[in-house]
Amino acid sequence: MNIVILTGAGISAESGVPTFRASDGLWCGHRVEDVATPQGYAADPALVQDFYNQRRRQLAEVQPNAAHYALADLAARWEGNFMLVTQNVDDLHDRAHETSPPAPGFELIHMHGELLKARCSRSGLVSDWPGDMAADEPSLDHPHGRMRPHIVWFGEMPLHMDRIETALAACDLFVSIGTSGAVYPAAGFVQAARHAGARTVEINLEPTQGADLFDEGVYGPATETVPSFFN
Ligand code: BJW
Repeated sequence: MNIVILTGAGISAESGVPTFRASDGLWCGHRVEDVATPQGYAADPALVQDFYNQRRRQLAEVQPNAAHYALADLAARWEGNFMLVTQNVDDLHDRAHETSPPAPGFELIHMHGELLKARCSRSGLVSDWPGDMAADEPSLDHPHGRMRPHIVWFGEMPLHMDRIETALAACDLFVSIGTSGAVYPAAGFVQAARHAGARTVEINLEPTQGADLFDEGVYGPATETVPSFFN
């Protein structure tokens, strides 16, 4: 049996990482549009680099929670294919898997990029984040390139879409955890999974705007619902 699990900010919320669409519409004091678009970066690269540098520092203060560990445990014992697609740019899934090595059919995909990586704007080469980056720092691998955060901003193509679409077309179970379903193409994965004939489940604090698209809903904090669902 093949599983695809999509995670969003809600799975990291109880670790202390803020979600994006809280009631005040602000995200760490910023409008998402001011920092998470190529236009926002072009207008004020220093603000955007500083914003991501702050979030990288926050990562050092948070730990994976019971929901991340429950998925790592599933990845260690699942004998079929298991693709874990996260929209999160934190490294909490990665850290949870360090303690229990995943089975061979497992794959973790960061479709919106990773906070702890940087990318050359010219060559596309991805490298580890080198420490606090200044605005538009020159790239080491390309003479005319600049290092930018390895983050997928609005209007940019999410990463590894071909692999994700292939997995969705062959999945038997699709579970969406802690995501509002407000951002595409991730919000459309449930329809692709349904088309493949998969059982579809939403796990969230509360039903989302797309809850009717799922066969089942499981509601409550991820640190409780995720371990009990996959137990
Ligand atoms: C809990 C919980 C607990 C809380 N337990 N649950 C019009 C129509 C359709 C599409 C578009 C449109 N106009 C523009 C578009 C496209 C656009 C888009 O979708 N815009 C929408 C705003 C409409 N999308 C794009 O531009 C994407 N690219 C693209 O489409 O390329 C073209 C393409 C064509 C064909 C095929 C494929 C592609 C790129 C999107 C990039 C998103 N980037 C961001 C920021 C980067 C990361 C960063 O800086 O940190 O990614 S935006 C932000 O939203 C971030 C997130 O990954 C993403 C999703 O948010 P998420 O994770 O769902 O968080 P929240 O806060 O929304 O929800 C949290 C949930 O958790 C809530 O439901 C809570 O209830 C729950 N929760 N505590 C369980 N304890």
